[in-house]
Amino acid sequence: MRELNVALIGYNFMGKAHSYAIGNAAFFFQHQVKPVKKVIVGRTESLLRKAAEEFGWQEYATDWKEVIGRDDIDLVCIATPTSSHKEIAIAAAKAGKHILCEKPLGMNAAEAKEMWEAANASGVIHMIGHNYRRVPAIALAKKLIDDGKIGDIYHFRGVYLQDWLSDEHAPMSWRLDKRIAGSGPHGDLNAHLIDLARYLVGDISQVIGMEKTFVTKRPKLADENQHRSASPIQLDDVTVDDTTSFLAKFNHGALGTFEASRMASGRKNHERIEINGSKGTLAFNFERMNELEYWSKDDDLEVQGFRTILATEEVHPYIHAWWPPGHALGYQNTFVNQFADFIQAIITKDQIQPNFYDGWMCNKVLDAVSKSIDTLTWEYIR
Ligand code: SOE
Repeated sequence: MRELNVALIGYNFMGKAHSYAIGNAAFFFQHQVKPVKKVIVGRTESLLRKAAEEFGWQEYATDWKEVIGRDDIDLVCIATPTSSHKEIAIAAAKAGKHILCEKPLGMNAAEAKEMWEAANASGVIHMIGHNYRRVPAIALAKKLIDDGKIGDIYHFRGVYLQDWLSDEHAPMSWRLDKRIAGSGPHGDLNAHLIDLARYLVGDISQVIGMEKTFVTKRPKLADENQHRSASPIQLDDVTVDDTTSFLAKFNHGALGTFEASRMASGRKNHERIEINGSKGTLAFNFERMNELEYWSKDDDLEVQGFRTILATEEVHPYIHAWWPPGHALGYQNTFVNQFADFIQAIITKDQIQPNFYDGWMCNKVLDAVSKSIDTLTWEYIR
């Protein structure tokens, strides 16, 4: 079987998720190629060595430029903080490597556009890591919408709520530094909602938003792996939003509401969307990720009501590769589905979605929301 050598840049939360996917995609999905965990890349050698061992990488390296230049590397996964995506992705595209990049694609739409142009010009397969499109229940929602099951869409309602910053003593991290992350839950969580909205409903034309940073200073730990109870060296300024919400108008007329927060006590990874159409409604909550709620006007009035579809049947997207009915999937499996689709696109040479173009479009919406917060007016997505 032909081998596909992978370089993964980044070894924290997303690095672990991608390592799992790269290692398991060929196990569950039949492909003519076998991805090989060739080299994992990062800056801090002691942590990197440990990650290489734990996640099963053949080699580790601290110089991503040297790794991207290697002839034996076929594809590059970028799982680093947002500020480094552009330089790495453009270098990878120029070196002719296929690229899977974490979201948001760029720090802003201008960066994302450059990345899309470089990837498009080089002819490589490029993908952005919006793994939630690869949840079987979400892919099923897409199919039901395309089949006309909920009719014309009136509303998209999305909330993405986490609570890891609701404790005012929660420490500073790169995710709270605008120079590295670009923004807070806006780019981190609204980016996922925007991608799902574009996937399920269509393009957005206008937005208006609001944001707030509730806790403006947080303890800086010696390093991000230091235990929280250790005494902080100093307080650092938080330079990103703790929450951002916005209203949206879609091109074809639907209206949308979006809310992302890291301050929603009790909500851990509460990504909930609801889509109301002229013939029915679909609702999904990631915390019950194997289920899709469906209400249909076509049902007899006598039995009309929301039904919960357990999206674990062989007829449901991706499930043929997994387990018998009722044997549910988890978070890590969305990354396996994503990576399996990515490899398939490399084999067939068909461009995949969401790709860097979608990442660019998502960055445009993020930027327009931020601009609307400054101008206090509706902003067009141009
Ligand atoms: C943030 O907490 C985060 O890890 C995001 O960065 C991911 O994209 C999201 O899927 C889960 O939460």
